[in-house]
Amino acid sequence: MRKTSLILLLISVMFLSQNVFADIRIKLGVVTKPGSAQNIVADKFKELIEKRSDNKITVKIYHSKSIGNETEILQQIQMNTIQMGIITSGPFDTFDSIARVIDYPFLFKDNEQADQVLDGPLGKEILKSLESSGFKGLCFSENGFRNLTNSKRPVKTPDDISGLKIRVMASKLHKTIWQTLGANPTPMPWPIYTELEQGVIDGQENPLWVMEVYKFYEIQKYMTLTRHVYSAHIDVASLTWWKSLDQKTQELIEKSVYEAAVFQRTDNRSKNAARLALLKDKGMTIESSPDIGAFRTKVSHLKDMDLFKDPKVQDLLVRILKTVN
Ligand code: EAX
Repeated sequence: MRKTSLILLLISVMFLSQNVFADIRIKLGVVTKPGSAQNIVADKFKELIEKRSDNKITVKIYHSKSIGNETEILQQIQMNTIQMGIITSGPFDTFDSIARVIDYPFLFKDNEQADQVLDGPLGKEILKSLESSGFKGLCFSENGFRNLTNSKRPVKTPDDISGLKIRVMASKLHKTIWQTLGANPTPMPWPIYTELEQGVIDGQENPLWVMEVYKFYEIQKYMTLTRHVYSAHIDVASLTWWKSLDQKTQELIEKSVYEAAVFQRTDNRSKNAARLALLKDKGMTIESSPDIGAFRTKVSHLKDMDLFKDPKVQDLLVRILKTVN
């Protein structure tokens, strides 16, 4: 009896002293190139999880569209050929219309509001909802507040936008926003440098880091600080894969990706002032006080449109609007 207990004790000590994580190879997809917001989250997550699991869990990052655009990466995550992704909230629109609530125009006043909502119970509802499309929603990192750029003319009011050919993401909401503002929106997957350079489109809208990392200052003369949409990333895993993991592994992934997200948000925000200076220096003409009131008025009825008629989506939007106003 004593001998058996001793053996059992020895076995458990041996087991515990070994790393408890199974060997796991995670394929993670981002559409953007190194240095981009999505890649900063991915790189940090890789660093944290490999260290914390003693390299039992490893991450291979597929970037720069090597496995397709954001919609295609999401499809591969649904099928579990790719296990994780750091994906802009916009293209989730096609998979679950609840995601368009995040991209509602002029929803968040500032970063603090965005964090408060997305890190809190309302954000959790969005993450939970994604399960019905085969995604395990983990947390939110950020692209940031989106600003308009174009090659044609300075833009201060919605009237100045009239007829501009603006590239938009694969999102019904984004297309509607730009239609409503009087532009000619053209959905197109990322990246879009060549299309801007060749004049297939006149403009686009993205956070400041994009203009720097993708060198849009070379081909877009005018920028307007519209901050019309707060663009999140939804950091997701394949639900099929997620269900196959033990709880300890799930917890380590959740903790590490959330820390990577918080790290990236802070990093992104701390760089914006320097980015603006750089873009000016590179010759962009920047309109920093556009008539935001006029922009807001133009899009204020969007919440009553068909886009938000699904009761679940409408209900969440109304509750978020109450929280932020
Ligand atoms: O981060 O397609 C887009 O405009 C996204 O913002 C893209 O992922 C760049």
